[in-house]
Amino acid sequence: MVCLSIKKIKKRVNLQARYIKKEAVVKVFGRTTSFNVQKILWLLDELALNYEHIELGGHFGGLDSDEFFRLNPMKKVPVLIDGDKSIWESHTILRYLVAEYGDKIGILLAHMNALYTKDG
Ligand SMILES: N[C@@H](CCC(=O)N[C@@H](CS)C(=O)NCC(=O)O)C(=O)O
Repeated sequence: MVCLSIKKIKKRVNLQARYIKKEAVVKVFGRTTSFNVQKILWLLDELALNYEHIELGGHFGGLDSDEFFRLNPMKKVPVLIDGDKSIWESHTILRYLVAEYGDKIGILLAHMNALYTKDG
């Protein structure tokens, strides 16, 4: 087993990320100041998914609108939109993202493989 240099690790992860960014587009509703929203933004960046972020809630308002009620009847952020699916509850969203995109795009495995590899 050979450990790779940081430069090689970054190169591998960047290659993977560039490939992935073309693949998926999801939307996240929620103000950045919410720690529940921050968890989602963190994972989306870790997965290198392409996403649109819409600030909502807190002083941005918008949680009482009919449109938002149709996305989340609980009137809370974060909400993730993927195609025709609307997902709420931050931990449910985290699990959804890993289940849907974690192994399909192989980024989590890529991170692990980048740290430890047999071919150097
Ligand atoms: N258990 C929910 C909690 C959702 C929640 O309470 N969200 C807060 C932000 S952390 C919210 O929407 N507050 C109203 C607002 O921001 O206006 C989750 O984990 O997603």
